[in-house]
Parts: sequence; C-alpha cells; structure tokens
Amino acid sequence: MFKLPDLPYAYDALQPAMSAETLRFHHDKHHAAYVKTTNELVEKEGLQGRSLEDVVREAKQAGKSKLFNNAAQAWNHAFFWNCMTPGGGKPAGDLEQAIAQGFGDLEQLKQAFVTEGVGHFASGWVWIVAEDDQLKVISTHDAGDTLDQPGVTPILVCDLWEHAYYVDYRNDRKGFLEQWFDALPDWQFAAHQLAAARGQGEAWRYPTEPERKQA
Ligand code: MN3
Repeated sequence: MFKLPDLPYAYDALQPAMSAETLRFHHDKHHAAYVKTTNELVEKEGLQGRSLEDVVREAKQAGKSKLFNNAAQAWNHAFFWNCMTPGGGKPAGDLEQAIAQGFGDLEQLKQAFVTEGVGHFASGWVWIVAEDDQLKVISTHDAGDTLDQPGVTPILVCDLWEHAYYVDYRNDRKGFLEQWFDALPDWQFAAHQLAAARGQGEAWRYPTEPERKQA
C-alpha cells in the first residue's frame, strides 16, 4: 500500500503564490485519488511490494495505461510537493554553476521554463532535468514523467494541469509559472537531485512503508 505523503509544509505556507485552497484540493483530493486508485490497481495486478518507481515503469512497459496514469501521477505529485518550499532562496554552488553553463543565468532558465510550460498544450508537467550532466527544460504530457528515460534525473517540476493554478490564476498559466518560479522552487532540493544525478547520494524516491501485518 502506498501512502499519501503529507505535505512538507502547512497548507498556507506557500501563499500568496499558491493558496491554501489550491493546496488542500490538489493534495487532499487530486493526489489522494491517484494514490487510492494506484493501490486498488496494484492489488488487482498482484504488484504489491514493488516500489512506486517500479510500478510506474512496469505499467508503462506493459501498456497498462490506467495503472501508469495513476501511479505516475501519484509519483509526480509527491515529487512536486518536495520541489516547493516557503521562500525557496536562490541556487548556489554546483547548481548555480550548472544553470550558468546550461542557460546563462537564473533569469534565462526562468524564461526557458515559463516558455516551455506556456507552450505545452493541455495537461502535463514542465521539468528541469539533468541529462549527460547538462540541465535541460522539458515537458511531458498528462501523467508523463522521466522514470522511463534512462540517464535523466528530474531536478524540479511544476504541475501544468489546470487544477494546479485555476483557483489562484484562472486561465493565466504564464502568470502562475512566473510567480511559481520566483517564489516557490526549493533550490536545496534541486541541488540534492543534481548531486544524485552526478553520483553523489540518492535521488528522491517515493516514500515506502513496511507493510503492517493484519492483527
Ligand atoms: Mn496536479
């Protein structure tokens, strides 16, 4: 059984860039539903005991789209919560250097990120990833993630589904992405992911819990 991870901050901690109302619905309703359906399908498919990463990869390979969509959305949202922090600070050290190499500076990375997110048609995710030791901005459709892309490590992600911003920004995806990028990224988490991409430490994984025996 996969648990819905708690948010790593209070519901109102990301205001005004992201309201408590958005976070409550996004985490308690949308994300919770993906986790619940994933658990139902995992049981049906006899995949209990796997990591969520393995479930996502196996579902993708086997063409089990309902399981893939729910499992990948469960993973993406948990990763997304960790990509944000109240007053996220600025990139430093190796991450700052990688941004300079890949984009010039943080402002140009922001432009690439916002442009990719605004240009992405319909639902999906906009990512900063590390590949071949280079930072890149990509987007994926619907539940798409990077778990099936060998050599790609996600550094940061932002949700492009309308439920991520419609309460706070209505149809203004560009405004959302600009505010998001300025106020919310957890650059320490991003630096940790970049280090993992370079073989230093472990990349973030979906939390697992030891199965509890029925009494
Ligand atoms: Mn979402």
